[in-house]
Amino acid sequence: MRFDVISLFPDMVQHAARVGVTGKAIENETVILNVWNPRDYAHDKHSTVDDRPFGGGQGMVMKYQPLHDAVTAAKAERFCNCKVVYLSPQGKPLTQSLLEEASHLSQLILVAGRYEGVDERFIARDCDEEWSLGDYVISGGELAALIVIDAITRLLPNVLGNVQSALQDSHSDGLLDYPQFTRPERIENDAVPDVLLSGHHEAIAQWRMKQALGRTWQKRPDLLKKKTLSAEQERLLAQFKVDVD
Ligand code: 9WO
Repeated sequence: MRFDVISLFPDMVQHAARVGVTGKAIENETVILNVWNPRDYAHDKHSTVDDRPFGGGQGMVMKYQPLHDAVTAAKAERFCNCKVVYLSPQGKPLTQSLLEEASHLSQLILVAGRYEGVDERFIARDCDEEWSLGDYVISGGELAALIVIDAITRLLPNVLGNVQSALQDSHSDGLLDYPQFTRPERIENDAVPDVLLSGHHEAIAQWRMKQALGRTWQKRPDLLKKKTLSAEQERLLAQFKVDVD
């Protein structure tokens, strides 16, 4: 899969993406990453990419033409199955299932805004969609683009090992994770739950499902309302509720 990021801070994107799982995917060419700087497509002698907002007010707005030309450059080596996305708090809230859908694209062009935003006509004319990570404001779209690249790269075939992708499947089922423990077995009065030391794989799987259901019920009841539980899951959740009582 190919990612193209439009950004005034190309080093920030290139540097951060070359770490860890995403870095490895770029190295072994599962992922191609290109970053395009709108400043390189500004034609005046100061390479102007921003201007004062019509109607007045604070700050600056990114100009249409350098953004348009940067996206056009990214599309020039066009992959057939391509989408252009602007990242902003006004966008559609991102979910794991939207990211899964996007992981089947061959090219995703992510536009990272700066300043007080971009000329609205760029969003209307050049972008297919607008995505939001959540209801908060950050200083620019770069960190949002990096999160999207990270989350999609993890979903690509062969990026995570087989074991991990099986794990991931069981966790993209709309429940929160069960608690994890490693050595030592005891920290002062806090011992690891006995069942995890029992070697009884079926009992461990049941305990983990019960914890996942219970924690989702406690912390994110909204997620549980969207799900239909199996009879076994209903039983485990009922047991969890009795236990906490
Ligand atoms: C800054 C600002 C200052 C004064 C008045 C209004 C203002 N709006 C903004 C603003 O929204 N700046 C944005 C910064 C412009 C586009 C890129 N920026 C951004 C993207 N902030 N937060 C995101 C983002 C992206 C995806 N998901 C969550 C947040």
